[in-house]
Amino acid sequence: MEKPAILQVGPYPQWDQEPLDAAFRVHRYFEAADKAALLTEVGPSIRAIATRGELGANSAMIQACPNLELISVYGVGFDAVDLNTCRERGIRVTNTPDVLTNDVADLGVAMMLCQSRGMLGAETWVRDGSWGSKGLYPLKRRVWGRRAGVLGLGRIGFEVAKRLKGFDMKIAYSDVEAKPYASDMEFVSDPVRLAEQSDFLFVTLAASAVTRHIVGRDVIEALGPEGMLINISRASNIDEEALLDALEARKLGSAALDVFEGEPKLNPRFLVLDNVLLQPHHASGTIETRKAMGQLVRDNLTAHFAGQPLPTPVL
Ligand code: 8YV
Repeated sequence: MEKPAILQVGPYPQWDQEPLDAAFRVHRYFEAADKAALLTEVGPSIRAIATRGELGANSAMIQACPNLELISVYGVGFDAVDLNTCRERGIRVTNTPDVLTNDVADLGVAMMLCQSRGMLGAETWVRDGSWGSKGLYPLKRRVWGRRAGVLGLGRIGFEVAKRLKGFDMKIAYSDVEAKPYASDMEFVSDPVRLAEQSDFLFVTLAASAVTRHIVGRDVIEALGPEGMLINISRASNIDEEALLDALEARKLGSAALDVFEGEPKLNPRFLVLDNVLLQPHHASGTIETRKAMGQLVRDNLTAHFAGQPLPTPVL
């Protein structure tokens, strides 16, 4: 039997690429010099798209594949997949939830600690000899015992909150409604109020058109000159212009960001700021988790073509 043809939108590690190539006829979109020409040539043969969370599959790509049956996302976020078109055409969509939750939460907390205690500056202080020539490193703000807000208490937000409890922090959260599993945390429905009462605000919302810029100028300014914004979700959840304005004007104390509009190309205004920690969208980036994500991508593809239930369906 002929192997099903799939379109691979972005690169995967070798340990995923080899089994994918063995099981499917893989067309590598990301390697094509002329992407439109590739879509015209192979689009009609494509039965599945394997993509990454941040890359998704846009409507032009989906339209170029009239026989598309499934989009398998390497990532928990599926906001970059055109779900409306998928719904209309009965295209199934899968993602990789759960396996990455703990690593993403870990990185969020690590970013808070790193930024709050000035660890990158402290490292430079040692390496460039400032310790010897200038003396003691400038004092920073404490983390433990302070107030944290978690915007979006889903799987990742919950794991962030769980970790923060270990720092004896006072934790509140916003979500569409109070969560039965969070009775030991304060529910604050309005994100502006949540920001007002937080020293650290974690953005852990699944992104969608509804959550776009939910962290706007009002939330950012409510967090204030002593506050820190930590984003391990999607850039679209934050009004990046408002964030940059507030960081430049010191209306917001600091930020720690793993995601950016237009990444991997960042707004150059970020690069000259000393009150922001910049990370290259690697919250799920451990070998263990990425292996589990790759396996789930393939398990969903395999189940689909075997006519079996999808392990982790979105649609
Ligand atoms: C990326 C992510 O998918 O899970 C998500 O939604 O954005 C990440 O895990 C990862 O960078 C692989 O592309």
